[in-house]
Amino acid sequence: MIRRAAAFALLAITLVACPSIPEGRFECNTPDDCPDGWFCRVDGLCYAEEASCTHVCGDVNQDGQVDPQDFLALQGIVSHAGQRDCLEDIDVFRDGRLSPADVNVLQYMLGFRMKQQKPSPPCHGGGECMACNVVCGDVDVERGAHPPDQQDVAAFGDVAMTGVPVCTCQFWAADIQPDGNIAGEDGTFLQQKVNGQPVPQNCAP
Ligand SMILES: [Ca+2]
Ligand SMILES: [Ca+2]
Ligand SMILES: [Ca+2]
Repeated sequence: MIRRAAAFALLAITLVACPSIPEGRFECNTPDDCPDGWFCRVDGLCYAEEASCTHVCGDVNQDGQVDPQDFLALQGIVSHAGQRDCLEDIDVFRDGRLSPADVNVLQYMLGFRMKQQKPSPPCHGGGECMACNVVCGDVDVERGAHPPDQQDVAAFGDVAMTGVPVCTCQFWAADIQPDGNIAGEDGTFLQQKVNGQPVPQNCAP
């Protein structure tokens, strides 16, 4: 970032006689890497204009489709703590930023599409690119946000049996050991939470 800031400073000095900074040339990881008011688009370059987004939830690379290429693109962005334009399409676990939770939720979305041939539905006012009203371990999403109890353990049993959480919010709340999969360890951690015991991990941040 310091290198980029220095590059822009140099550019500002050398552009005394030039009308403008060129678009789509300078690399960015977050909008802070671009000139004030510019946008860091999904291609990792700075632009003066906001992109015209596809408005397809999960379409990270903005080609109109939701597929494994989007997962790889999001993994790359999040592994560098990046933020991008068209956040409305990329912030799949909606909280105004990109984080490991978005990567895992996008993985769930792709798996759901593969198994069910359709996008995952919303649940209890949450879902794909919608904020989830749940806490970690709150697997029974239909009851609204509340601390985990035995009803969540029962709901976890259903998820483990079908292998398909009903919505992104249930997936996130059940993936307590946050590796993108619902497995036995998540169930163990959930029971520990219900028992009031500490757990070593606590859903994707
Ligand atoms: Ca795409
Ligand atoms: Ca997010
Ligand atoms: Ca897990």
